[in-house]
Amino acid sequence: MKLFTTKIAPNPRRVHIFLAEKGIEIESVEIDLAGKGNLSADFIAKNPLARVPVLEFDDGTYLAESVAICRYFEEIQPEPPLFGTDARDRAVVEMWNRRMESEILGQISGCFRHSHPYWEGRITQVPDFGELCRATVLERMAWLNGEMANREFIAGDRFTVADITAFCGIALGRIPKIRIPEDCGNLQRWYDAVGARPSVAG
Ligand SMILES: N[C@@H](CCC(=O)N[C@@H](CS)C(=O)NCC(=O)O)C(=O)O
Repeated sequence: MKLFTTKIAPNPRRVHIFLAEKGIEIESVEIDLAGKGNLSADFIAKNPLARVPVLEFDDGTYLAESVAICRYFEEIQPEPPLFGTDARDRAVVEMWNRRMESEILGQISGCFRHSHPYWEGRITQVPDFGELCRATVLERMAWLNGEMANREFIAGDRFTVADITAFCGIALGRIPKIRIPEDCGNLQRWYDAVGARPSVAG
């Protein structure tokens, strides 16, 4: 197996943190997004959407989408469980992971893509949309801060894939200058704790 990745980009980073939490090591091939390595014919053959991460199986087939890749590794190595432990817990983790994708990572990514010079000439930028994403994520951070008042992790008392998604989203916020607001102490406490985990800091 081989992981086509750009280690600093948020979606591949989710997979790297997930694998580190599980103690799984796999071969990886770095794709230079800044140099448009994802637009090469070779890479498009692996993922026609031209995005990382992509997992190549030994039979030469490919799997894209960071959550799909993480789910595959959860199946082949269930410990520690990062997608929940029983029917109800798995559903709760699913809910939070989806929320973290759409309300945090997705909004921050939308702001980055539509407001940052890196994307000029790569996508059609709509600056107003970028600013709407910025305003939305600040609202969502206030909401999440309230949610985190009485629990350690995003989906409850155990570290899960939802923490990875939220962390990678908020970490990306550094680029379009989206920070956790000062009055969001619960969220900051969680962010600092996740950032100190060996899977993230190491
Ligand atoms: N939904 C996909 C999103 C993948 C994605 O957007 N990857 C970014 C890096 S974080 C990428 O490849 N961007 C290149 C581009 O859009 O040109 C996933 O979860 O894997």
